[in-house]
Amino acid sequence: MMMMMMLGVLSYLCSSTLLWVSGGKLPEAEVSIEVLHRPFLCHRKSKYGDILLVHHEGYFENGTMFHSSRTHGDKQAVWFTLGIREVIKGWDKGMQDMCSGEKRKLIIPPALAYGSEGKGKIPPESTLTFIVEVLEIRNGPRSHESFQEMDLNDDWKLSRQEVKEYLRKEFERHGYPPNDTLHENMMQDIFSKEDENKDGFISSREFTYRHDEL
Ligand SMILES: *[C@@H]1O[C@H](CO)[C@@H](O)[C@H](O)[C@H]1NC(C)=O
Ligand SMILES: *[C@@H]1O[C@H](CO)[C@@H](O)[C@H](O)[C@H]1NC(C)=O
Ligand SMILES: [Ca+2]
Ligand SMILES: [Ca+2]
Repeated sequence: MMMMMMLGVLSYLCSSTLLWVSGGKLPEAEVSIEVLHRPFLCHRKSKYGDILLVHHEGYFENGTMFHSSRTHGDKQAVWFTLGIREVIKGWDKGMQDMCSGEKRKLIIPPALAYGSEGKGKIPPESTLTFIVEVLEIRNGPRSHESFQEMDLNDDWKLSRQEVKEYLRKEFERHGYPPNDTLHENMMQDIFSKEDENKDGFISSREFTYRHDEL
């Protein structure tokens, strides 16, 4: 026991000395966050599981821009879900607690970006700088808020009717005409996958914890 403790203290001393000698490198990679603009009004802040609509520009350490969502490709801002590794770790870490309309500069070490392998035109061990702007924040498909929005009678479970109603509203929101046959089919499909105990309702637990997605 004593020996173990001494060994522990020794290795701690050694590693901290080593860190000190090598210029005090941080043991864990962190994202450096600089807020460039925060809107006056902020109704909600981004959190794990939210979907964010983002414009971004990426720069190498030498200042060369390697990507801009505003000028490259289809010139569209991109949607992604925060915190589920859909994007590089540096984005998941650096884009928490953002307001809609907020702009940040993120400096992301390789360990939280494309690491020692790099990717495409990103060379190995690249520290990347991103200017990100959040245009919109929405509830993720599996958020508590989404469930509450769907659960019209607040009984903590979703009936077939509530799911169909939700589909209809989603179609409307995205500008598609309602189609009862299609909503019925989608609802059946959703229930066959989500209603695990086949009681005819999707409980909040069945809704939140999925095995195949997220
Ligand atoms: C900047 O760095 C990138 C990646 O290492 C490289 O491809 C590019 O040629 C560099 N640009 C200049 C101007 O040095
Ligand atoms: C409604 O959906 C069904 C099933 O997908 C499809 O066959 C039908 O053409 C759709 N009706 C309209 C009016 O779009
Ligand atoms: Ca309900
Ligand atoms: Ca159920």
